[in-house]
Amino acid sequence: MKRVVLALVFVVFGSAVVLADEPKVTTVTASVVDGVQRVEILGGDYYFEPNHIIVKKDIPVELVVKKAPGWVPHDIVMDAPQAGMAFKLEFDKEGEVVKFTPTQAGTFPFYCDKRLLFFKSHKERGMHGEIEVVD
Ligand SMILES: [Cu+2]
Repeated sequence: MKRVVLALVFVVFGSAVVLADEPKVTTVTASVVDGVQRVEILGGDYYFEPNHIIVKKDIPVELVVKKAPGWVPHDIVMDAPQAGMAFKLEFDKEGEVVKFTPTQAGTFPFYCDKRLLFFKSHKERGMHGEIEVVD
């Protein structure tokens, strides 16, 4: 009986931890101003906000990435050269600008690749999102 209770506690507690790590989806559609799609996102402990960014194909994007208050360093990594989107940079509270032009429709993940020693990576803790490129 004791073992069953322990297993139940583990299941309930374990799933709560998993849920806490899965960020809620916040979506933004880039607005086109003077032929450029501008989007601003905030990166903090341990999230990107918004984390679902919709952009149009073949129109230049200016992505501003700003850091939320906190001492933990973060970066943003996008590795989709086939779609014209490949970058990796750290950002601060003033913000860094990333310029690229998406060349392929689809959904492409980005994430923070920081990790402290043997702890879970920031990505595993919820610091990830995606850029959805539409025609
Ligand atoms: Cu991070």
